[in-house]
Amino acid sequence: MRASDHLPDRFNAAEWFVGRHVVEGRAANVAIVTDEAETTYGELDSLVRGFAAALEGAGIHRGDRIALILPDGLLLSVGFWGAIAAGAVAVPVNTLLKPEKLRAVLADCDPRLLVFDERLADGPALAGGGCACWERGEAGRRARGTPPASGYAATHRDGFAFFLYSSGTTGEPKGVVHLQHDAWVCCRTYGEHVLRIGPADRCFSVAKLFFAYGLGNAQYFPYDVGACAVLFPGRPTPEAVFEQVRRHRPTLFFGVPTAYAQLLAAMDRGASADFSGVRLCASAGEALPASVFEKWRERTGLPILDGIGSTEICHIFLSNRTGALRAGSSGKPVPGYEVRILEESGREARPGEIGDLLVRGDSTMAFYWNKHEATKRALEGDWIRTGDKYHVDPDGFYWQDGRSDDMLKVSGQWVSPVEVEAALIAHSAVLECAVVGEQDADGLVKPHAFVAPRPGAAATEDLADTLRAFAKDRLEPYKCPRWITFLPELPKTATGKIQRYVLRQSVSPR
Ligand code: 3UK
Repeated sequence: MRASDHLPDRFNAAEWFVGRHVVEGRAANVAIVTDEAETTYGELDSLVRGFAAALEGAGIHRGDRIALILPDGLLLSVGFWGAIAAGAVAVPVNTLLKPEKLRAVLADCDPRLLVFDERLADGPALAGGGCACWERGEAGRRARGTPPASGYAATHRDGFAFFLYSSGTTGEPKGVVHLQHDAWVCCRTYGEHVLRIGPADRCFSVAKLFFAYGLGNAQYFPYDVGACAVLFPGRPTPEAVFEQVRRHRPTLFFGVPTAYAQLLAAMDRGASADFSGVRLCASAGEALPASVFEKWRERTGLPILDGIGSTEICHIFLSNRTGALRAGSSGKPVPGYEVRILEESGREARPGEIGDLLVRGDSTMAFYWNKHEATKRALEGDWIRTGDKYHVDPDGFYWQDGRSDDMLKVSGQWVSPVEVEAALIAHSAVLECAVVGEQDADGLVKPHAFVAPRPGAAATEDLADTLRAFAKDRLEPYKCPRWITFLPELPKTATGKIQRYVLRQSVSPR
């Protein structure tokens, strides 16, 4: 039996996470807190149904994709749940992507409507023909000004609810298709068993809502229990994060390891932080170094529960828990998920033996949109290959030992070495290059580029600066090489293929 067998066939995620609270008498609970306003579940439900009615009025049908390029805030929440309420498919898009990437995401999901913030993107310039564009003012007016739909679309629990875009091995966007029941399953697993979230909780996520991690942290986990999300539209600098925590006093705090390291560095510089209202800190996106865990506990008195999740599995499936915690590890399986480690021959690995991590649970994606072959490589019946190398210790804690591909996790986000190399190669002074991950002083991975200059181009600090600036124009900031090392030539196989692993051994990889 799978978790969602507990749900009726007819199930609409927006009705569960928003509408249900009104029916069950929680209309006055606060759903969203921002610097500007508080929004109750009653207000949110009206806006969500208003937005759904506006979609129907605009000729949007079941299954149509609604792309959202919006900062964290009320409108993103209304757009996301409003699309699902109408039986359409919500596609929150990473607002930090370069225009070319945004265009590729939109071309792939082929939305009927793009809701965008004009300060973040030029909607009409990005959307293809046949796609309507509403800027945030218009979307807000329509949600408020349209008589709310009388109810939520009668979708199936296995119908499409939302897509989230992840990055493939060459940097191409991959649309991960999630169903109506998936977020509900995450609440029955990580939400109940690790967060133990209740209606009095206040959730603040440094990771934004367009990431699968942030979407759970500050939308469906709090909305599962009628709790509140603290939403902040701005850039999460340490100062801004400390200010949000001071002002809105979250009880659950979520970040990626890089964010914790940056907050600690700011504290070292004398920034004042008050985490006295926080009862639990969580981390995901990349491994949390034990040193960051220890420093955070010294500074705030709070442990950080590291857990591994993926866009494909929707949220976290292995995690440390209060009372079952080992710094540096990914913890143990979250109740509701099964994990297996298979060594090369396909046999179950013994404790201590490294192998490929597979996961089974009912929140796993249906498939990759428009990517049939990639889907078949990832899914094996009920199981999904995560692409991670893992081992389990004799006490049942799981430890990550790297990836089975060359992909890097930088600030919790995917970096494809191939994509960074392609950007650098485009510069006329670069003959060849290779990018590998290297740990910084905090034990967090950043990209290191090895470059062989063209004959005649001098391997100088000036050239390194030029290449840094060149990369910055073409790539999202976290993808830009932290270090550039010039070599006369790169190590290659007999057939002329660049050997990234040789370079990896020359640095300090994870
Ligand atoms: C890596 C980790 C070690 C790992 C995510 C929480 O990160 C999320 O999703 P993505 O699709 O990436 C998935 C991959 O990232 N990873 C994530 N967390 C950890 N490695 N320790 C960790 N704690 O390679 C995994 O396969 O971007 C995280 C919730 C939802 C998510 N989507």
